[in-house]
Amino acid sequence: MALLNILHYPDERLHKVAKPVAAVDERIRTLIDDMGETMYAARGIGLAATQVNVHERVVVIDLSEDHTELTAFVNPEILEKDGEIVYEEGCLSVPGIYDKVTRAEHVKVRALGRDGQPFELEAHGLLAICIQHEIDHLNGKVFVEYLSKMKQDRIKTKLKKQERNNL
Ligand code: GNR
Ligand code: NI
Repeated sequence: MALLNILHYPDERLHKVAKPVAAVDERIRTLIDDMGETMYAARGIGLAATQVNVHERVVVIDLSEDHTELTAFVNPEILEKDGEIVYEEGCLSVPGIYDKVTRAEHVKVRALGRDGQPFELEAHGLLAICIQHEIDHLNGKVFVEYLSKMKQDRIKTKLKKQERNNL
């Protein structure tokens, strides 16, 4: 297993659109496992491959406290969405920034699992939010893009300064 490097906003590679996975093979299973390890180490509840600079449609999510419910979503598709929920979101690619985003409260998603088999899942609340947040990453979208331009500019300045101080 390996820890992967997480890209930080405003890195332009976070805006690349990820390509569909042709087959869930050993390479993809290794990516899923490394993404899980990286997500747990960073204390996140989800991670998209885009965030580790792999531009393929792979997401991992685990909302459990004890890291026992790792779910991989390969080529995830939202089949249905409804309702509205506002939640204070954060992102491992936007460290230290939290702000309210409105999303669908319920989604029905189809994806391939780590075993390559298709599955469907109905999600509400935080799981629904997380699935939408991760699929946004695969489409090159970071949650701060839902905020005002002024907030986006302030976040960019703050994170660039942080990055500079970390060198
Ligand atoms: O760890 C995470 N927490 C979180 C909280 C509210 C809404 C979305 C998230 S996802 C985030 C991990 C992450 O950046 N995934 O892309
Ligand atoms: Ni994120």
